[in-house]
This record gives sequence, C-alpha cells and structure tokens, in this order.
Amino acid sequence: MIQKSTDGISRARTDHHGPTTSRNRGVVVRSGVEPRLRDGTVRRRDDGETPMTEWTPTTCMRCAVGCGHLQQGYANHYGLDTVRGDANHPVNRGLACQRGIDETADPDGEWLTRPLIREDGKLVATNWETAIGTVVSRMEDALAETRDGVAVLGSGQQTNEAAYALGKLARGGFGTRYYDANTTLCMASAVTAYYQAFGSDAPPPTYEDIPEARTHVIWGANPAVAHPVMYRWIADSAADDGELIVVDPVESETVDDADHHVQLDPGTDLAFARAVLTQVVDDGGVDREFVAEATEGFEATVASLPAVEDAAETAGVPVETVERVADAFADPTLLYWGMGVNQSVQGTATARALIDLCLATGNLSPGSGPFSLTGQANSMGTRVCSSKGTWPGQREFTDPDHRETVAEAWNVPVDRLPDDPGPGPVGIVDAIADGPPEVCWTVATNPVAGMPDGDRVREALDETFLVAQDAFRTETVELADVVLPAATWGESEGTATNMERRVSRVRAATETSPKIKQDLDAIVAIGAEIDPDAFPEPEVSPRAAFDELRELTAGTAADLSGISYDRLDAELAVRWPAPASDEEGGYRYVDDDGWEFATSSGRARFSTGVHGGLAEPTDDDYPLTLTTGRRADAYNTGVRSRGDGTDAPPLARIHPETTLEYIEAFDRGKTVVASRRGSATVAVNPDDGVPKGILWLPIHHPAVNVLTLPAVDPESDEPNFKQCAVDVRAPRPSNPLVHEGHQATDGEPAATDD
Ligand SMILES: Nc1nc2c(c(=O)[nH]1)N[C@H]1C(S)=C(S)[C@@H](COP(=O)(O)OP(=O)(O)OC[C@H]3O[C@@H](n4cnc5c(=O)[nH]c(N)nc54)[C@H](O)[C@@H]3O)O[C@H]1N2
Ligand SMILES: Nc1nc2c(c(=O)[nH]1)N[C@H]1C(S)=C(S)[C@@H](COP(=O)(O)OP(=O)(O)OC[C@H]3O[C@@H](n4cnc5c(=O)[nH]c(N)nc54)[C@H](O)[C@@H]3O)O[C@H]1N2
Ligand code: SF4
Ligand SMILES: [Mo]
Repeated sequence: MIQKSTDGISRARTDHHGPTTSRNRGVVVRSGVEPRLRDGTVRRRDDGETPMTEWTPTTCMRCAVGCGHLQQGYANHYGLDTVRGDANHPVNRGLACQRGIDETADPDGEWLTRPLIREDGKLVATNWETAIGTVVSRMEDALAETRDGVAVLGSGQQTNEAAYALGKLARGGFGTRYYDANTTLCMASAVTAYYQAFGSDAPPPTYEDIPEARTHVIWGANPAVAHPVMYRWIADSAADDGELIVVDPVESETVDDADHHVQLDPGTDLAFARAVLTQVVDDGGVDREFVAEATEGFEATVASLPAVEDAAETAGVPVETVERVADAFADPTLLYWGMGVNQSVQGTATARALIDLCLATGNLSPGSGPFSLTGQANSMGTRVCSSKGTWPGQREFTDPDHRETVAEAWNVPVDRLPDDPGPGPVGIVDAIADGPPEVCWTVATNPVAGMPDGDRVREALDETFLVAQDAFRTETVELADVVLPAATWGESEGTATNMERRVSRVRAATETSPKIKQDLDAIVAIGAEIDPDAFPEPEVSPRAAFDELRELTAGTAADLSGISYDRLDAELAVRWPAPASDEEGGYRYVDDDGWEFATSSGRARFSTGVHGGLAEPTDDDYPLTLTTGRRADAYNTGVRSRGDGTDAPPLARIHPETTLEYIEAFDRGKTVVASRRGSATVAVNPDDGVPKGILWLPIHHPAVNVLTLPAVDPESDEPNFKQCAVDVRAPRPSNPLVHEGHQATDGEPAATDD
C-alpha cells in the first residue's frame, strides 16, 4: 500500500520495535565495563572512580543502524563509565548491541595521547603547534607545484561536521582531485546504482517499512553480525508470518535463521538476479501498471535477459531456487544488500539488477523496496556532505550552477574546484606511487590494512609525506611522518546520519586531554593556515559548521536545511529530506501526485547489465577462491577490537574436504595462503559452512588485504574485495611464516618509539 501525504513526505510512524524472538541473539539493553583511559591506563571502579551523575544522549558510532546511546563519563577524570541504549531515541528505543557498547566504552586499541612527528626514522612526541606547522608547510610546498599535490583519504567515521570541513578544505582549499574516503571501499556501488536508477542516493525505504514487508531478501550481507539491532526487526518481521531468504555463498549467522538459503557461487550475483527477473517475466509477475506509470527502459532490460536455465547454471543454483525466489517477490518485499554485492567489479551493475527486481515487481512503495545496508556509522553523512562524489546536498559535481553556488558559499574561486571527483582510493594510491601527490593525509581511516593489495599501499604511503589523523595506533599511523591524535567515540561533538537518513547528535560524554583534538578542530586549524578566505577563523564550532552545511543543502534532493541543533535536542533524530523545521523525510519518491524520481524524466530507470565473469578466476596455480567478511566480535581493520591480536595469525574457515585435499600444505594447524600479490600465514578452522574450494578470512587482520585484488568496479571505483584466486602452500617447518622462499606478511607493525 502506498501511504501518501500532502507534501510528498511520509511522516507515518509505524512501530518497528517488535517482541523478542529466538532469532534475536546478541541484543542487550545495557552493560557496565571497566574503562581504559585516554592516558593508556586501566582504572577500576574501586580505585575511587566517580561516574558523572548525568547521562549524555548521543549516537553509537560503530555501525549505520544509528542507535541512540546514553553514555556516562567520569566526574573526576577521562573515560566512559557506562554505555547503554537510549529508550527515548526514535531509532532504537533503548536497544543496543553488546559490541557497540563494549567497543565504545572499552576499546582494545592503543590510544594516541599526543601528536607525534618522525625524527631519525622514529615517531617521537611533539606539540600541536609543531605538528600543524610541519603539516601546513609540507602541504604548501606540495600545493605550490600543483593543486593535486595533496591527497586526502577521509572516512565514514567522522561526524558530518568534520566530513564537511574536510571536503571543503580538500576541494575548495587545496582544489585536489585526489580526495576520497573509505566509504568508496564500501558503499560506492550502491550509491552509483541509486543515482543511476533514481537520480538520487540513499535507500527509498526506512526502518518503518520493515514490519510492513512479508518477504525479506538479504543479499550478500550478514546483518546478524554487522547490523544486530536492525537485524532484530527484520528477524521479527520474518518470524511474524513473513519469509527470510538469504543469498550468500557461505552459511553465515544470518543464514542460520533463513527460511531459504540461496547458496550461489561467489561473484555470480548478477547472473542469479537476472535469472530471477527472467522468471518473474515468464511467470507474469511484472507489475505492469507500476512499470508503465513510474519507470523507463523496461523493454531493453527484458531484451537483455538470459534464459533462466543458463543463468542459474552460471550461478550454480537449481532452477527451482530461481522459481522460489521469483515467487517470493509477489509479496511485499524488502531487498537488503551488503558487501557481497557492492565489493565487486560488477557491484554497480549488480545493485542495479536488484533495484530492477524491485521495480519490475512493483516493490517500490512503503513496506517494500531496495534497501542497501550502509556500513559505517556516518557513511550516509559522508555521502551527503563530504564533497566526495557530489557537492553537499547531492549537487552534481560537474554542474556549473552547483559549482558556482558551492564556490561562493566557500569563498573560493570556482576554477579551483577540481573538474572531476578523482580516481577513487585505489587510483589515489596509484597516483601517490607515480603521480602528483607528495603529501597524503588520512583522517579516520587505516588504508594500509583496509585497502586491497596491502603491500603496494604500504609501499606507496611509506614513500610519501604521510599525515595520519587517528585516535589509535594503526598500521597507517606506524608509517606516518606526522600523527595527529583525534578524539573519537564518546569524545567528539557533532552529528551522524544513519542508513535510513536520520541525523542524530553525537556528543562528548567525557572530556579529553588538551593534547587531543576533535577532527573538526584539527581540520579547521590546517584550513585557516592554507586558505584564510575559506577558513577565516582558526576555530569553528560544530553548530556553526552544521549550519553552513545545511544551508548549502537547501532545496536539494538531500535537504538538511530544516534540521538544526535545537531541533535535534528536542527530537533526537530527524530524517532528511527535511526542507522545513516541521518536516522530515519518509519513504521517498512518491506523493499524492504519484511517482516522481530525481531523474531528468522523473521516472526510475531499468538497467541492462549482464554477468561478465569473475575479476580473477581460479586456475591451476591459484585454485581456491578467497572471500573476506566480518565477525561479530571485531570491527573493520580491527584497530579498536584486535587488542594484541596481530601476532596471532587470522583464522581461515575452510571446508574439511578442501582441507583434506590440500593436506600437505598444512603444518600444525597453519598454512600459508598465497595470491598473485602476496602471502599470509593463517591458522585453519575446518568449517563445512564454507563451500568446497573457498577460503574465508576475516577482514579484521592486516595480513588479509595483502592477498586481495586491487581491481575496481569502473562505475563506482569500489574494489573487488569479495573474491580473488589463492593457493595454500606448506609453511617451512623451521619458519611457519615462510614458504618456498617467499616472505609472508604477519601484519606486525614496524617497531617505533614515541
Ligand atoms: N561486527 C561488525 N559489524 C560491522 C562491521 C564490522 O567490521 N564488524 N563493519 C561495518 C561496515 S563498515 C560494513 S560495510 C558492514 C558490512 O556488512 P556486511 O555487508 O554484512 O559484511 P560482510 O561480512 O563483509 O559481507 C556480507 C556477506 O557477503 C557474503 N559474500 C561473500 N562473497 C559473496 C558473493 O559473491 N555473493 C554474495 N551474495 N555474498 C557474498 C559473505 O559470505 C558475508 O556473509 O558492517 C558494519 N558492521
Ligand atoms: N578484504 C576486505 N577489505 C575490506 C573490506 C572487506 O569486506 N574485505 N571492507 C571495506 C569496508 S566496507 C570498509 S568501510 C573499510 C574500512 O577501512 P578503514 O577505514 O581502513 O578501517 P577502519 O578499521 O574502520 O579504520 C578507521 C580508523 O578510524 C579511526 N577512528 C575512529 N573514530 C575516529 C574519529 O572520530 N576520528 C579519527 N580521526 N579517527 C577515528 C579508528 O581508530 C581506525 O583506525 O575496509 C574495507 N576493506
Ligand atoms: S546495532 Fe550498530 S548502532 Fe546499534 S548499538 Fe550495535 S553497533 Fe551500535
Ligand atoms: Mo564499510
């Protein structure tokens, strides 16, 4: 059913917080933990700690579900005493997951406690004045050669305010093409697909649609692990007279709950999606009325479809599976997808094929639709405000009017804005290795561990003048020439935007040492030195930065102008588009007058992508497929969650029969995994949830991306992290890290001193 409202914005509020079922593992309401303080020591309550009496309402920064947290700092020193879900927050109504709480209150990482600078090859303590002075002078030297002299890598883990300021400085202050963020390693294929199909980015549905759906298709995602609180709503809805279908080559934790598991071959999602669409067409399951009223390009799509049998064979699934999934789309369907789709050389084409399935079956109205699962807590904010692929408010990068507006708002010459958004993070690493950038500045990202072909990234960043702005010691920090210690979760002020477009306040619940700066403060301090026209003040408050940002989005597809800090104080979380202070977005693209998309024709567009094979197929030399994914107890490159775990090799999941087939490559539970790029020692965990011929590694260990392939989707620049060809080789008994004369990486950082 389509819910309509007079202003085109649905404000209907259904309750997505259903009862607990057996499917709701791992969701807790509160926890108290011993804090590790920013000075590196661990103090216990019986040391005389006094928690603050008040609770600070803020937002969890671990994943893009965007749960409201209440955090309690200490009255007498730094640190968070207790973290819990906020019962008043409209997103989660008090729910929170254990890992979100633990990693916020008590991260395992080694805190950065003061600025560092490299002297005689070692990182030594310095002060902020020297650190910023050195950074600015190196940047000015590089920019004197070319405005592309500085490369910047940002993150979906900064506040909106910091991401906005970083984009303004990179694009308007430096004028560099070489600026991107870790969100391109993650969401870029979904983003590109949404723009292409709808003319605007972000999922049309919201969490309120979850209980309304009957079929829940989770495609290449494992939200039981990655988005626990949202997964609870999905599992509840599926248990309550619905159906849960999971498309994944591996038996994930989400698959455990599925009514139907589509265990396709890795990297064949586009073939399978096309098979399902062909079946829908053959079965007469197309919603002709919706297709005629609201879309364009359907005939070309139909003409491009493969035969069901052929495509099913490519995907390695029986035709009956195709029929079953095609049938399920007859009911109101929410189709969620994640990294199993996006992180592919055909990520954009595949995401579009998933959108096509929703369009063809009329699953594009409240209670249904294509819902990409955003990863990092503020990846959505980075998409809207960081000037990465579009200007703030999704203003098109190359549009002369938008460029004029942005340049004027920033007080910079319009011809300083780069002509194109740049080559993506992998292309930036290439440029750092051979091209114009002489300085690279990373903010809230750990590319040495998080990017594909890790040895090459390490080499490139080691050669350049590297500035790393982080809260913890990371593999990237170890290579840096200047280290800027940043405030992080529980310490920063600003806002974040969750995957359903809700902006929510991020607040500091503990004071930080004066030796730590919030990202916004560090960025503005550098900006004021580089370009005083754009950054006339050496300090900008988060509120002022947000006001500047929201004004720049007024009248755009991603309008934040009606969201103010005062409104957020009262309502806690507000969804864009919010063009006025009493409006907030709901389901997108439909109103009383019917469907209106942000495309030039006003119609949603079908696509014609076809499966093109794997980026790196297996062969005799590299006969196994490596895939990488997430564990419940760790986060991304593992900086906050790994502890001292880099010394222990990552644990590979391999089917027991594959283990037997390669038995001579195993030595006391370890083996060396080799790809064309490098090799890594792993411990082996035989696991029949992983199909034969596949090796599964967690992304949380820095050794893993030494193996992965730097091929990217040409449309989105997102790397093909999910499949590459590897072999397992016997470690030398005398040295388990080495095989056949190759040095394997164990991820241990170089020794340094501060
Ligand atoms: N616990 C935890 N939670 C997290 C994070 C974390 O590191 N740890 N990180 C956050 C971030 S940044 C993100 S982006 C999200 C990511 O969340 P997800 O997208 O759910 O994460 P992944 O585990 O990388 O991949 C999802 C699934 O894709 C499957 N897959 C692999 N290859 C293929 C394929 O070819 N086809 C299909 N259909 N599936 C395939 C994997 O088996 C896996 O189950 O999680 C967020 N939440
Ligand atoms: N093989 C493989 N590789 C992958 C993936 C995969 O599925 N497989 N997934 C990709 C995805 S989806 C993502 S999102 C990337 C993530 O890749 P990265 O960004 O490289 O990894 P993170 O570990 O999230 O690093 C974030 C850093 O930000 C720091 N940080 C946290 N909060 C703050 C803050 O407020 N300020 C500052 N300055 N620093 C802060 C943390 O300490 C941490 O070092 O990894 C990608 N890499
Ligand atoms: S589900 Fe995500 S946002 Fe919610 S508490 Fe867990 S990690 Fe934080
Ligand atoms: Mo991500």
